[in-house]
Amino acid sequence: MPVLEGSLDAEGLRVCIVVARWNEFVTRKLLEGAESCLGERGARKDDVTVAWVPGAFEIPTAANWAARSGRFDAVICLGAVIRGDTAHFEYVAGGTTDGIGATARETGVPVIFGVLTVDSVEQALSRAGGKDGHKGEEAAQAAIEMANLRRLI
Ligand code: INI
Repeated sequence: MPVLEGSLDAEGLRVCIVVARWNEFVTRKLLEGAESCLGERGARKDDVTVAWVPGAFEIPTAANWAARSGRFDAVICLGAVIRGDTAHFEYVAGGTTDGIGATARETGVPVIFGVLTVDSVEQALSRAGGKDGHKGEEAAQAAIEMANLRRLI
C-alpha cells in the first residue's frame, strides 16, 4: 500500500508568515520560533516573507492574498487571542479560526493555524517557547510537512 508523508526539509520552500501585531510581546516570540525552525530545516532567508497585520481578525484576509498570489508553497498564520483582553473573545477567536481554515480549503495551499486562543497572558507565554512548547515552531513544522506532502500528492 503506498504511503505518503511530507518530509521536514524546507530547502527551496517559499513561505509567507502572516503575523498579528496585537499582543506583539507574544506574537514576536511565535515569529522567532517559526523563522528559526524554517532556517534550521534549510529554508533560505530570501524565501521567507513576513507580513504584519493589525490583529488576529485580519489574518485570514492577508493569508488569502498570500495563498492566491502563487508566490508561496505555504502560509503560516501567527497570532495571540487572549480571553482576558476582550469581551468578544469568541468572535475574534472564532472568526480567525474559521477564516484560516476556509482559506486553506478554498485555495488548496497549506495555510497553517499558529494562533493561540488562551485564557491568560501566562498561558500564551507558556505556549510561545515556555513550559508548554512553542506554537510558532510547531506551525512552521506543519507548514513544511504539508507543502512537501502537497508536492507528493
Ligand atoms: N486581536 C488579537 O490578535 N488578539 C486579541 O486578543 C484581540 N482582542 O483581545 O480583542 C484582538 N482584537 C483585534 C482584532 O483582531 C482586530 O484587529 C480588530 O477588531 C480590527 O478588526
